[in-house]
Amino acid sequence: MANSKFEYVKHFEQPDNLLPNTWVVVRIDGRGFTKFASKYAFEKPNDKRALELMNAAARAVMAELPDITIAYGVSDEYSFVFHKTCSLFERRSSKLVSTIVSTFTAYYVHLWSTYFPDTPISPPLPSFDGRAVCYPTVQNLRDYMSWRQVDCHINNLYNTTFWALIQLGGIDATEAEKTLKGTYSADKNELLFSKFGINYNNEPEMNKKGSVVFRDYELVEPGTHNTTIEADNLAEPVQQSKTQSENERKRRAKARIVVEHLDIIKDDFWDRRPWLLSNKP
Ligand code: DGT
Ligand code: MG
Ligand code: MG
Ligand code: MG
Ligand code: MG
Repeated sequence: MANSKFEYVKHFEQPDNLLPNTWVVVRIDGRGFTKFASKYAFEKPNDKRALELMNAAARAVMAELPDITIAYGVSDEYSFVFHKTCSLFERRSSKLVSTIVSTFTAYYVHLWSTYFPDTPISPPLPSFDGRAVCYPTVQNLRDYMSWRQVDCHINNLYNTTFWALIQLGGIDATEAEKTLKGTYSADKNELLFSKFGINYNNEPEMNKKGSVVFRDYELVEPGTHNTTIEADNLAEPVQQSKTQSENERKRRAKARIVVEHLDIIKDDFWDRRPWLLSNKP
């Protein structure tokens, strides 16, 4: 485009490139999903169709953006992790966040009828907000992921007990809230079992642990490889040639993307999948 007298406005744009050599997490969250869930009569506290739709949309996002290493989802939120060496969109925060949010939302709506075949979707349509946060170390990133999974566990135990009291115990929300006030996890487990014969351990894994989406390669025997140490000890990322990183990109694009409901707080998950936090992208 030729220079024009209007072009100076370009200089009003602010750079928003994220800190280099840090793990980037983009977390998206459904806007007003309390209302949205009630509009479509999502089952309480967990609607399998709604959660699987979230997972399918996240999977599609990962397939379109091979730079994403792993994603974790619970309720109406999803966190997408970019490798610390990722250079997609020059690491511009707004480009990364808006691309993820719009790709996710588009697939959520596109896939809706697969998961809710009898309920056509109508305005107001679902939308998601998003933000990007940089984590400098593998430990920080793992703590972030653990934070989300602990949140999932605490909320799910509370919600499972809360809705059992209402749906099976016949009391109202105010009474249920009063019953649970000040209780610990052990109390809720006990209440579920003694009152309703529910063993919390037998609840669906997706509800208890949330969903982890990642590219699946060959599993590594635990104890043979320690990713945490490898990744944190090397100060600088391993420099790869153009061909190497292009091959790596192709390999990632071809890999099978899986959705699992596993513990991501303990080392085992990461030790068995060293490529996830490896120094090489
Ligand atoms: P926000 O994010 O500030 O716009 O507001 P909300 O309403 O999206 O609140 P948030 O994100 O803190 O909480 C998620 C809401 O979504 C929460 O009210 C429960 C609802 N939700 C998510 N998954 C399910 C589900 O499987 N079943 C039901 N019944 N509700 C769900
Ligand atoms: Mg919120
Ligand atoms: Mg929300
Ligand atoms: Mg939420
Ligand atoms: Mg353009």
